[in-house]
Amino acid sequence: MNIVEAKVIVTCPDRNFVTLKLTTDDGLTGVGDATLNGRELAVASYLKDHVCPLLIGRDASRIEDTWQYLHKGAYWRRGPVTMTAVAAVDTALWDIKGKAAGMPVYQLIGGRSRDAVTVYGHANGATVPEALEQVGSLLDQGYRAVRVQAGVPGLEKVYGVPTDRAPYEPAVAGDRPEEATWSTAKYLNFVPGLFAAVRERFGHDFHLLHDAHHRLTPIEAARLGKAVEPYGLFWLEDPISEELQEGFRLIRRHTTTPIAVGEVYNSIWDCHQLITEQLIDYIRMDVVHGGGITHLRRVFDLADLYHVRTGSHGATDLSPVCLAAALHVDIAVPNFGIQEYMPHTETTNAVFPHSYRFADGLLYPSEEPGLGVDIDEEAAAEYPYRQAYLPVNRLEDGSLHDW
Ligand code: CS2
Ligand code: MG
Repeated sequence: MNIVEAKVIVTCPDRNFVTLKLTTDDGLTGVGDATLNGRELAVASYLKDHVCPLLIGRDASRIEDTWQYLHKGAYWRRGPVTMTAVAAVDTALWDIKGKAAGMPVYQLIGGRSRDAVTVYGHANGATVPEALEQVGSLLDQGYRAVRVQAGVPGLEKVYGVPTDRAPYEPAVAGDRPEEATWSTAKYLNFVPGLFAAVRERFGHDFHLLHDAHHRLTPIEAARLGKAVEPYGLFWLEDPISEELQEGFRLIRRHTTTPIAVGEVYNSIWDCHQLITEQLIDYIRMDVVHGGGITHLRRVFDLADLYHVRTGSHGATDLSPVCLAAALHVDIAVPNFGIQEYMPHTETTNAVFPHSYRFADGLLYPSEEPGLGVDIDEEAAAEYPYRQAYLPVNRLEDGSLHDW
């Protein structure tokens, strides 16, 4: 079962995606998501120029050895570009192994630990009444967990909140990133009232989540965590910038609000201290940016030892290939917490035919052999790459701030 072709497909069905497709000499194919939002072509080049030539002739069944070969063998390890490329290869190899075995991938990694995957949906309102309306609509659709974000009075644009009621998409097409203005003081004064309004209207019988998107200092995050304790958040996500793992100690000392971190982490070395010191409650690394199924399971196993549960990132810049793979991991690992779910657009879904399904607040992985997702190359070719950037964030005095 040797690899005979490794193809990198870049397409933009409403947003950019990079996909690796591997073919073996016995005619099996496997796909892996290689999308790094706003830096897509760097991964495409890393794969095309440096990795694909090494894959030709390799035994597709040797998943672990290929992972180690691309990690240790490159000398230059880790980082988002490298790990996204390695993830794509790893995911495609698991897809092939599942097809060769005639089993869905979750069966190869231990089988089901649960019946379905609980997901959280997104309520994003320009105002509090709009956010409440969206919470109501998600609960009506059967969601059992809702992340709530809202526009902050006095700030023109806020992360996660579209102004035109369209689904949220942070990457904006153009040759420069958009710039937004941020005030932590305005945000901190406003946001506890948002959760008070949500609980007052809808009660406590569903999970409430919130993303602070790396914008606070540890002591500000501690203040927010304490202030929102009465509203019983499932988690407060990314309260501070993620590089300094010790920084989370200060938050932990002050609040019992659960903390979730990890969408920008790429390897176990980014989060081992957070896990082993029990500074977080949920690790949010995902298949595409966390080194593939092989590495993510290693992270999740470490987390399990320390009572940390999983909560994989699942925004729309992670392609249906990544979501399909995530669901196999989610259904199998013992310490699953929750999965983020932002449905892709019809156009995206048409390019990536898949058989996972959503019902009543839950996602079900595919039962087909492999991952149960593919890329329609003809459809993909109709949507050429468009340059797009994530926004840049500045404080009111013009200083560049975390996004
Ligand atoms: C977000 C994402 O889903 C999330 O929690 O933080 O919207 C994130 O900003 C994007 O995926 C970045 O690519
Ligand atoms: Mg986030």
